[in-house]
Amino acid sequence: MLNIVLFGPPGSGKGTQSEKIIEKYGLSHISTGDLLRSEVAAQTELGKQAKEIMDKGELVSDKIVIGMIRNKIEESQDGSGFIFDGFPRTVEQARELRKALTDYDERVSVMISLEVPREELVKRLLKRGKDTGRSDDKLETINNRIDVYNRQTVPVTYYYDKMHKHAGVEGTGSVDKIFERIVEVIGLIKN
Ligand code: B4P
Repeated sequence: MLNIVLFGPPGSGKGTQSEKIIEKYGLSHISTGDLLRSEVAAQTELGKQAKEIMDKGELVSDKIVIGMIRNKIEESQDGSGFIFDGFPRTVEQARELRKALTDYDERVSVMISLEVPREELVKRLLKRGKDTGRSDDKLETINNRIDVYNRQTVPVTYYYDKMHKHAGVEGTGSVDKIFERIVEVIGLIKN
């Protein structure tokens, strides 16, 4: 199986590139952001708690997120692999992902990290906020999301560095150009 962790700050293009990766490699998509947003839309108890946290730009608790991921992995065991989009976001989540995959004799093949400067992230997310009205895409929340990423999520790169699985990819330029860079990285691990 090909199991990709697609990593990067908010607005780095994880959701955008995930769609292209899925189309080419037929992987099952697991986006914790999408999973949480569907809980919010369905107004479940979990969704109500998550919305408050997401609107502040903070991270939802590891326990909730890990439970959702385990369910998804269990449901989609017959595909050619997974793309984890926006997960793991803490070292604890990375450890738990390793355990969950090990239960199925699987492992992360590569962690691809999209690298984009802060000004560009803010620009993209403000534009999405205008276009879609997404409630966490407003300036104050965006700035907090990026700070939370730098504080709580960047350490995940060191976790995968130690396993020689971390590949940085320049995340600026056209969507197609960035995708070409990602395909190049995936080609290296597949051969
Ligand atoms: P996510 O849904 O993961 O939100 P995101 O980081 O903003 O998404 P993404 O990075 O995929 O956006 P994209 O670049 O595609 O998380 C939202 C919230 O959920 C978090 O803040 C947190 O509260 C919670 N959460 C999620 N996962 C969690 C976890 N594991 N643990 C705890 N909490 C969790 O798109 C950005 C914009 O850029 C788009 O409008 C796109 O069109 C544009 N864009 C993309 N590529 C471009 C390019 N090359 N050039 C110009 N624009 C581009």
